[in-house]
Amino acid sequence: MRRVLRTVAGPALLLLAAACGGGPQSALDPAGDQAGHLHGLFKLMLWVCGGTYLLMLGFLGWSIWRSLHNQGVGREASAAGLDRGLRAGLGLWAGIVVIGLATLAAASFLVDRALASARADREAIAIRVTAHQWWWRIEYRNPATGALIETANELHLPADRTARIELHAADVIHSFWLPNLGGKLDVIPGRVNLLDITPRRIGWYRGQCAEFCGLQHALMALDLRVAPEEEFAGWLAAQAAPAAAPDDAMLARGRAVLEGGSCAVCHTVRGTAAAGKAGPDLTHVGSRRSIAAGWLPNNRGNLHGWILNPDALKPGTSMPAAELAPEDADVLARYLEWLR
Ligand code: HEC
Ligand SMILES: [Cu+2]
Repeated sequence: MRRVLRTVAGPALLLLAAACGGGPQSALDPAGDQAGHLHGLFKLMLWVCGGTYLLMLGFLGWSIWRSLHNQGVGREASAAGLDRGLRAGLGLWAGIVVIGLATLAAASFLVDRALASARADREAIAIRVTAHQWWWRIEYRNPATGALIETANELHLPADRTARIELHAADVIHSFWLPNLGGKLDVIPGRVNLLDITPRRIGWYRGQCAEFCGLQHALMALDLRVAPEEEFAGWLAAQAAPAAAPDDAMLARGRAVLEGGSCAVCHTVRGTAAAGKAGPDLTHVGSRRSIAAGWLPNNRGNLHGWILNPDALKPGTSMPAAELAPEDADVLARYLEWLR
């Protein structure tokens, strides 16, 4: 009995997880067309394989029960009868397996076709995502001017419109995964991979690098906002604008620290002298939900701590600690928080 329980427990837990799964980072809670197709395929596979498994356990139980209770019956049956029974049983079993596998093969083929068909959508919005150890550079095209608008670690998509995400890698192989919206796709240096996503449900979600890419792979996440069209357009226009000029002396000092310090070597804040390209664009960093690739909630305390010692928060990160006087670090954190 215990052995039977043990054998059944694994699949039962999987079924339970499938029934309960949900939330901002879950492939079991689809919020877009592609994820919906994949979820359907997952459920079909679960039921076909789970059903076959239960059927097999049923037969096993039945044969054990028979051998315990009908001892001797088999011996009296004729060899020909036994043979016929065995052949029918095996035939039935092979039929079940062939039908099950054919169903799964046909379903995967159809889902694959459905995932590819979005490529014909002319209204698709093009977004370029570049994976770095360990953060995401994100670029949109300004609908008005055609110029690229850069941001990082926070992807915004309009609902009910296909986004074609062009995936680039800056260093090693990564994998781009928004579980609620679609399947994983590898991000490979020297190669561009295209992923189509059609979000349907408005909300905040979380994405994740899904291919081990070094020390901080686990802290390479991104926030995703699926927004109504107007909200998205407003957001894009705000991101396209350069950083506002500070309206008070303290913020102006923060900007001077950023422009004069090491920060400007790696970071861009459009509208200021900082035009570095090695790190995330900080033009509107204050508007983001989190910093350091979905790792820390974005607030002044975390910005302050991050500037002074990023390695303590994300060991191995390529951003060096800044050597700043305490007041300079303070005004710099205030300035970054204010960059909305
Ligand atoms: C050598 C290049 C380099 C220098 C110099 C540098 N940074 Fe960074 N910075 C990075 C990189 C790379 C990241 C991404 C780190 C990660 O998430 O793993 C980053 C991340 C950040 C982030 C988080 C951005 C986000 O959206 O996640 C902030 C804020 C930031 N840096 C501010 C600063 C400030 C302020 C300075 C100057 C005191 C500075 N950086 C100096 C390279 C640099
Ligand atoms: Cu990665």
